Amino acid sequence: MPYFKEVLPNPVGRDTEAEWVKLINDSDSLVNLLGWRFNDASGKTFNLSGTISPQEELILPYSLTRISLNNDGDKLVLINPQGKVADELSYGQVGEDEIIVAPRYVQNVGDVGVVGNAGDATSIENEDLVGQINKTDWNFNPVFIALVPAALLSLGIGYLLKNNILGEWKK
Ligand SMILES: [Ca+2]
Ligand SMILES: [Ca+2]
Repeated sequence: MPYFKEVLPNPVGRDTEAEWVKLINDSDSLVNLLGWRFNDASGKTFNLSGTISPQEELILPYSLTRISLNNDGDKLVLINPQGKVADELSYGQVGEDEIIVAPRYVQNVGDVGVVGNAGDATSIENEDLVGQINKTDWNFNPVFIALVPAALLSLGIGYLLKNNILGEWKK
């Protein structure tokens, strides 16, 4: 089911231009978001739409939601089409550029690579997000997997070239 993965309440510059809320679907099935909604502590509501694929992340910027995330703490509540609370994410004072990672996400991922302890809201640097936006788990990033044999290959070529040059010198 979809739940809150991360939020950026206090971006650098104007908050309304760069704030976002990120949802993730941890189920094995596509979820139709029609009827799903979330609100902040002030009760302002955003109605979701479209679909979210299995393990997919959905970034919802302020420009779309029009929900301001308070920098001194806020509480987001995700409500399913049956009107039941599906998830909640609370945070306190946030520093500039600090991403709040949901304890629920940290717990789900376990020891796969997210810094922090399950149960505590943790934060990561904004730059780390760049590689994560379209990847549910950077540990299995195919680009990284492809780079390893490429690096080994270039080392091998370098070795051969070096030996060849040494061979030429011996003649
Ligand atoms: Ca803010
Ligand atoms: Ca700011």
